[in-house]
Amino acid sequence: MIKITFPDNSVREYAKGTTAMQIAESISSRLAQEVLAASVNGEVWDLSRPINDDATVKLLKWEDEEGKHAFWHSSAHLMAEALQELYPGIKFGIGPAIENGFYYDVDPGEAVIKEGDFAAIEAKMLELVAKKEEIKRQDITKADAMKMFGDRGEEYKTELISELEDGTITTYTQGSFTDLCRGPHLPNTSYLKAVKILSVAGAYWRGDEKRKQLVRLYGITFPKKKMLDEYLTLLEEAKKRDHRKIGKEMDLFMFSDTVGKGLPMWLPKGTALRLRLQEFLRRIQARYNYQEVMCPPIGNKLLYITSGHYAKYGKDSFQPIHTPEEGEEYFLKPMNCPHHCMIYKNSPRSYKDLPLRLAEFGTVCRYEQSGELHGLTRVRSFTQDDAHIFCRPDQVKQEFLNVMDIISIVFKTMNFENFEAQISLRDKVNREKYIGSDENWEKAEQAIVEACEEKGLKAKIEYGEAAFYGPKLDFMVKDAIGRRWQLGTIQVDYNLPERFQLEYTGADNQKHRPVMIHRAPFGSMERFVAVLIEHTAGKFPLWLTPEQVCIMPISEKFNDYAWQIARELGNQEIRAIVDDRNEKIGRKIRDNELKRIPYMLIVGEKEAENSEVSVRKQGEGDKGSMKIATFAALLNGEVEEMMNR
Ligand code: THR
Repeated sequence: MIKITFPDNSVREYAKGTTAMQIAESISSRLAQEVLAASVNGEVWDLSRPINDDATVKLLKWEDEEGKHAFWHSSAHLMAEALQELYPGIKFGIGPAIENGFYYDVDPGEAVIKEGDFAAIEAKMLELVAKKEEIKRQDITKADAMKMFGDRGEEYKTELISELEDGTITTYTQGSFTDLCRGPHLPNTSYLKAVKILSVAGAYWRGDEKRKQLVRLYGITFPKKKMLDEYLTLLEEAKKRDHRKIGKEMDLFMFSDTVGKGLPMWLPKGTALRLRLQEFLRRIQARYNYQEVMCPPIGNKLLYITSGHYAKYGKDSFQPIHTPEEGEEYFLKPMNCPHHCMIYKNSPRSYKDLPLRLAEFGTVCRYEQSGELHGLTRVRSFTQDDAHIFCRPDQVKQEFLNVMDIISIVFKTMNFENFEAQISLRDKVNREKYIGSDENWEKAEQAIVEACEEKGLKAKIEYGEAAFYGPKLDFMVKDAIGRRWQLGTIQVDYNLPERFQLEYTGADNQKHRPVMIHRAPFGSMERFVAVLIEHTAGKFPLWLTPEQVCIMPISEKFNDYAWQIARELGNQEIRAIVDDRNEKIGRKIRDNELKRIPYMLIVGEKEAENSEVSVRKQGEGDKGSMKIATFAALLNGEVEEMMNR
């Protein structure tokens, strides 16, 4: 017999070789229907894999991320099996589960897979679901794996196998389809009740532009048809909120291939909005004694060799800029921290000067593959609402807590009530991608964990997601339609101060090393505005929106009166425009609703006579007539209330 310990610490005995599915069945038949995979001593296993020793077991369902992951991973295999039947000779790259669904990178040879083919692929998938094909795991030697996939001409698979160690290789088979795969998978295909192929795109094999471009097919599946319908409705809603579409409709920003891919340009209204956001953060930062600095957009290669960015970003960054006279190389800056380290070094610092908080709305450039670019969320040039805090080791926790407070003020004011945090630590195995000593990393990791505990902030720990110089705490917000976005970040860094030999003189008159905190509450101005657009569907908070009021004369006769109101409101710093086009009032209302202007003021005979305006509020309709001063006070009161939350 073996002892199985459950998450609530209860222990049950089972016969050696019992599977997680048998364990679920022994608890209840309902659980057996719902369970998708099992965590066995922290590793996710197939339900059908025999457990031979005492173990801690958690049965994973749809609600558990790992459960969903197994579900979508098996779905990727299901799609591959369908593709293999529909496109004989098709070759397979990789096919993982992702946050929402799965994809498979395939090489269909001469065949073309396009949107019009999705229905046939879905039908084939459902046919295989109905067959309830068992999904079987098998250990295989490296030589056998090479032969099996080599015989089938699966060149991508054999490339992957050649990098694996013998004794660690497994395959999964269902029906006529066998894949090289670590698993875990569902017991059979019948779980995948509702399927949808979502899109098709190109993707370079192994993300390398020099290698073949494969076809990436994205899909999603659910255990119930109703869940798929709900998801598709959500996708429709997301489409309506797409920041690229709304950004165009509202004249906020633009892209131009002539300027270059992934290089956003902010139009006047977008710029006004961004500056207002920056002003808002500036005011908060001033309360926390930040000082603003400005740095050039490029830096000498030597700077980045010192910081470690050259080694990290060298090949991924843009090409160097040469200065023929001095024979030097410069790079567009990928981060602001090296420049800020040099500002720190510019003067001798004493323990009394710390913390020194240097803030900059700093524009950085990072090379992203063209296929990865997406609106304002994935760009090649963006502005971080950055700051670097240089402090004594005994100040790290308090400073970290202060930054958490700033982030929480920012999110509250933006109505992101729902946020989660993620602590990103080093990869457990692959440590060569990080700089700095183990001791420094441990100190930094501990500081973050303690700060979260102190704030009572529940944070999920992710290994391998840290910045190359230190661990970080990232904030994920949930938007109005339930999607998660990563925004703010705080990072603790003991490494850059060492590389730059930063020092301060302590109370003991000795030299000491400061600690650095990197932070950006918005993340970047581009990403934040994109998320804000999708969260609000372009209906920005009143204090932020580019145009707060649109005044609409019902006929040309009242244009002068309308402009007079605009001036009066302008004097009170209210942003008002006049729609004095020769159009019917109904048309004006409709057009301006699309511009998402919060207040519309309609003026005609009666209003002009009484020095009043008729007020319509977005989403609420008619608010009646009032004096201009009353309206101004109402609007300003509303703004003030939002800012003081
Ligand atoms: N260097 C950090 C980054 O780019 C910022 O300071 C937040 O993530």
